[in-house]
Amino acid sequence: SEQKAQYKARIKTLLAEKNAVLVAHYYTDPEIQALAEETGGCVSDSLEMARFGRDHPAKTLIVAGVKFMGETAKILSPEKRVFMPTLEATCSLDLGCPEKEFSDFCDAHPDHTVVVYANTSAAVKARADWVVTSSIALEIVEHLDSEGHKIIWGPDKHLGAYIEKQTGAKMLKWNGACIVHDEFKAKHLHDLKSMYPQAAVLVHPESPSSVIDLADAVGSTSQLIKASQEMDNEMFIVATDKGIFYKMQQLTPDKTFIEAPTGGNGATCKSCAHCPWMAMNGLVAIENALIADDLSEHEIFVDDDLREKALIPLDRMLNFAQ
Ligand code: CIZ
Repeated sequence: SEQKAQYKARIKTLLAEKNAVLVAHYYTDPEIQALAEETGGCVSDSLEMARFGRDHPAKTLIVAGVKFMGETAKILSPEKRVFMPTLEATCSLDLGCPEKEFSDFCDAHPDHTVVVYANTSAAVKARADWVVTSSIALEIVEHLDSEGHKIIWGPDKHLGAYIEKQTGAKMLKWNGACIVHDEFKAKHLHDLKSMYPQAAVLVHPESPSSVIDLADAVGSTSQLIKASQEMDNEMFIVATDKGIFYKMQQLTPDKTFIEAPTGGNGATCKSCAHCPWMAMNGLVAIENALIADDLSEHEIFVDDDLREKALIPLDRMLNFAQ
């Protein structure tokens, strides 16, 4: 609409004026991903967002995603100012893993190496030996397991179980879940698969194991996007946040992508597979982040001591991933 075009035009001007760059996650709404692309920013997973933000010459980062992504950007680039469309965009994995309880859990097993998913607060990262994203979790746990480490894994129980199955490692797991992926239902997916036998099933490993068992490919956002390009199928049933359809469709416009069912009577639920916090990253919120007088509503600050501690396991991951 005309109003949206006006917002976009103003955001473009403000980004240039403020020497800022927009870094967006694959799970944000399509128009936000498009805007990041049009303005020379990046659309990616959290690992690549962090790297892009760190290496980009802009002095200011506008991170469209959820809070842990803004924090990670600030930890890697303390000299940059990091703003988010809203600081209320949290993550159920982060919320389900409070620092105090997690720290106590780790303290009770002092002989264990602590591996945490990127979807955690800076404080939880600071307590960890390693941070991993879903794109590199398997390799890192495999590496640690082969060196004989006993491992504490947090917070996603489904991803943890998937990693255990794939690597043979046995881990002490935290009991967290993503509210979006936890909703995918194996029975309904099975029914949909029977309706479209030619479709390949792509599943994110934050989904329950019964759903993962039905997959033709399992992986992080970047890995699922790659699979959708490389597999010969013309049709895909996709079990992850529907924000990912933007990139999949852009890369292979002739292929068909269907949402995996999240419940109900076997019908796909049009709005279930979308993170409510990712959805907060709208055009109005982005403009506000660029013009706000009261920066406290948008700016990410990480305490220096915490930052230095959280940087260690994050850098381990980035160096491992190189
Ligand atoms: O690490 C990320 O970006 C998330 C949250 C998911 C993924 O699979 O990339």
